[in-house]
Amino acid sequence: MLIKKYLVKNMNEAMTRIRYELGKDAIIISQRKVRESGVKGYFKPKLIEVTAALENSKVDKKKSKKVSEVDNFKDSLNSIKSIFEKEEVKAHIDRSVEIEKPSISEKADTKKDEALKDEVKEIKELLNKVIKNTNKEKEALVAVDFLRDMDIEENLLEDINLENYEDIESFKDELKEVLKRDIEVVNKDLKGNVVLIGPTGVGKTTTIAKLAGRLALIEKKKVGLITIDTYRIGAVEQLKTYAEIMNIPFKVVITLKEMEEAINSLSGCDVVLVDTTGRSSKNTMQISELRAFIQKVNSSNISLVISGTTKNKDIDAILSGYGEINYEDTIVTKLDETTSYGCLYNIAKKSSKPISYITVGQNVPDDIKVPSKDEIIKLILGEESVC
Ligand SMILES: Nc1nc2c(ncn2[C@@H]2O[C@H](COP(=O)(O)OP(=O)(O)OP(=O)(O)O)[C@@H](O)[C@H]2O)c(=O)[nH]1
Ligand SMILES: [Mg+2]
Repeated sequence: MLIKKYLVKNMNEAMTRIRYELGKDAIIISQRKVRESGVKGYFKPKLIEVTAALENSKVDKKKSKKVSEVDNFKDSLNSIKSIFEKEEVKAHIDRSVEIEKPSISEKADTKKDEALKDEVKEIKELLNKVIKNTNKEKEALVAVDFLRDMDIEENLLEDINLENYEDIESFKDELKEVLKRDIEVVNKDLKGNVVLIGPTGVGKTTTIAKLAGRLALIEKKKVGLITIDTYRIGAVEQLKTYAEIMNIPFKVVITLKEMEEAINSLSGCDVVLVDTTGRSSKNTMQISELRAFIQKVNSSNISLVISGTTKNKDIDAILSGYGEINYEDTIVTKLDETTSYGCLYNIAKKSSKPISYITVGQNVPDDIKVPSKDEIIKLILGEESVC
């Protein structure tokens, strides 16, 4: 196992260095913010110390093969080109024209000479074109690797032709524009009945507790809590404990009728946060049951909670499963548990809904943020990290 530490300004720099030095099979095993050593370090922004590891057997064979094939081809073309440019070859071509001169008329000689020169020029132009295209192919490979490192789903970028870029920087500029266009964020002034839905274990209850903390303790609003999560052992206790600590009313609901009653009894609150049972998006029965409860809530806002560690394929399944519930925005949780943030783009683009919050740890109520679009884009491009 090869282990290497990198001291970098941002994750983008780390990913690029790790990819080039260790290959794409390298894994990040830790990251933490550190100060540069010495007194000067106190006056500079913190750096990130990233530790990456690579199994000895996992040398990045595939990529190096792909890139080296391109390089070999390019080298061959360059050598052919340089042969044509060599003085002795030029002289040889001129000489062959000279040698033939006595046997033909002077006019024909000049014509042949010109034709030969034109041919050489044409071949040179052709070679230049091929070399330029080969360079583009290499950039396209790097662009694809970049997207994969950042976990951005390539086929979502329909308008970007990966082979159209002269260099990786111009690709990133274009990508930034696409992200700006496709990602929406929303900063909500929460009021009325707010419902959180989403798959099992993504952090709905913890996020409700964080929101309740922000609203009650910081914004000084009257907050109420309802849970319909009586399915899992300990689920009620989890939220009840938070409600007690924050001294806010808390209702447990089992039937549709109880939901109506609970909503009525908390009508004096500025915001009522409703926690729901984690449902598998594949179980349409459970989702329909959840929808029936939500209809009784008369909600002002429904947010779909998705973990930032969800695989791309599973994001599709979750969005399609919860599609029958008309949610307004998404909350992306557990970003502290991942090192690449392409999921933010994948979720925003696939759902066509704005992102309202991101959560970055287990601490209640601190580890929740209202992100700006700029922050989200920087995270996706690896220019910033949440830790
Ligand atoms: N690292 C990390 N952990 C989190 C975050 N949010 C929640 N968790 C943890 O994830 C676990 C599940 O959180 P819950 O809030 O119970 O998730 P849930 O969606 O309510 O789960 P169910 O009710 O079972 O569907 C807990 O251990 C939380 O502490 C986060 O932003 N980062
Ligand atoms: Mg829960």
